[in-house]
Amino acid sequence: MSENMPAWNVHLTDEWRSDALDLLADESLPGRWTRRWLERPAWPQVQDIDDRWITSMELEDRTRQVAQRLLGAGLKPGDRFVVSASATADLVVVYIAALRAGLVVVPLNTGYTRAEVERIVADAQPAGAAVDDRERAAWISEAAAGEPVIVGIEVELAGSAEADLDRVTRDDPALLVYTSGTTGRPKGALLTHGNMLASATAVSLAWRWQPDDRLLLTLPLFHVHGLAVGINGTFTTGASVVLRPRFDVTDVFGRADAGAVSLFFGVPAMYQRLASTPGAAALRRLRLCVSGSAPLPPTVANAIAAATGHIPLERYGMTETIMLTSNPYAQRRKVGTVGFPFPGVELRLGDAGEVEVRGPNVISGYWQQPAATAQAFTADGWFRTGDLGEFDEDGYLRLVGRSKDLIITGGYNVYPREVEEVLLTHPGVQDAAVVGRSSDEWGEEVTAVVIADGDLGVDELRAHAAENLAAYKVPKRIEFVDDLPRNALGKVLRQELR
Ligand code: MCA
Ligand code: AMP
Repeated sequence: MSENMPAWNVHLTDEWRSDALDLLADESLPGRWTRRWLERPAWPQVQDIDDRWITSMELEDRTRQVAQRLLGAGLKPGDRFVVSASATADLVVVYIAALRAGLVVVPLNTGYTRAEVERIVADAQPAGAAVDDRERAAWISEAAAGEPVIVGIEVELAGSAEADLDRVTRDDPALLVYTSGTTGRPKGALLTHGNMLASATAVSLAWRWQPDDRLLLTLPLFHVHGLAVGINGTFTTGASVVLRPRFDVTDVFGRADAGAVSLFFGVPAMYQRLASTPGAAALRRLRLCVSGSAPLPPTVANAIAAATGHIPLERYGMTETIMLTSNPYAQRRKVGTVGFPFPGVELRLGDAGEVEVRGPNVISGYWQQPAATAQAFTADGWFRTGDLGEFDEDGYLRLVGRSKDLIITGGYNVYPREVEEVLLTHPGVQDAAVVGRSSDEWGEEVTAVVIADGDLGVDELRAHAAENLAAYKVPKRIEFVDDLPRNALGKVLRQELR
């Protein structure tokens, strides 16, 4: 590698040079995907949860029909369209169909409570939704303005429009993903087709993703990890994906051991379970295991390596930027680091070591929130990740902390402020502080330290939290105290509570 070549060449094989790379060829996700389908019409693309395979041409046909039904029902390109369902082929079909129709997909966690659903719907103003649960469908319908088109995940609509599909270009919005923070207005990261195509292409090249790869996908499809890396990467490569409705250690071992899959993507909490269950050697048959969304503890990485002979490939990303860095596939994988920027990604360390990034993968802003957008970027246009990093002696990026107030539990993000606000709505709570305590099982565990009056018990407060928050945000531990440590300005000292 020559001196003046960008560091991302470490990810590329000799046939690619970074200056000749076109990450945005085909303009949009449907542009790339339909080309792949035509190249290999009989290719098995998606294995549904009942183990049945769907080929490229079936996928082309089904997504075309669903796209035409959605347009026939009055939805228009640019309309927001909520998709909320567990991971099945029907969900994948709706997702692709919506993109082909030019809709902006708003993925919605299936575990959200009514209050969480309402805040997102109020902000996104969707014109429609595909939902696999009647109660959630009713919440969306009631919270949306006007008369939204709400359908089941099979999209059983009678009408159909003979509209042209696949007209979107790289600058058109494709996905609106919400990152909350407080119980106030949530922030929607608006990803374009260009953002997602650039990242999926870069990931595909860096990880040597091939058409005959089969990805075992047990992640939820309402986050960037499962959707923009797992699903988009599969179709961008023209490979195959095996869908599972949930993560199950025995199922993963069984499919890996049978040679039915070659790739596995997971969060560290999954690797922790895989490493601590007898039989992890079954993962030996996989070509590649990738870990991300939270730091992979070196003990877990080494345990997987000892059982399988391969160090899991750790990578780093964010909803707003999709994938940022990865350990190299073909060169040394360094445990405790997240490697080098993906092709196309520029990365620098700003004030106090904050990781700042730029590239075709990075959002231009949050949906209808100019103030939040301005805050997220430096004056010269770099996106501020809120992660703190340093480069080691070989140039690998190591993440050493976060400047943002965020807890990552089992790969899910929890903002302490949101949990505190909910706890404070209980009449028995005077004050509350929420922190992430380190945990072998979850990485970090949501912990609440509470000043309560009278005889408020842990069970009652936890039930109150569960009514208003998705299960993973509910404090695993609640401790009652007489005082919270504060600095001179009255700010709670979270570090001390941890
Ligand atoms: C489930 N529970 C959790 C979590 N998951 N609590 C804290 N943190 C969690 N992550 C709760 C359950 O609701 C249940 O509570 C209890 O813990 C035990 O649940 P269990 O059945 O053991 O859990 P599970 O269903 O097996 O789920 C564990 C999981 C899951 C498979 C690790 O959390 C998961 O899929 N995580 C990945 C999320 C993800 O995709 N993140 C990517 C976002 P109760 O008993 O009260 O009901 S980040 C991203 O996209 C960026 C771009 C990136 O870099 O990737
Ligand atoms: P999200 O907002 O859900 O997209 O989460 C993004 C955040 O997850 C990043 O800003 C990081 O703090 C964290 N993250 C993702 N991958 C890793 C990793 N490999 N190691 C440490 N933190 C990570």
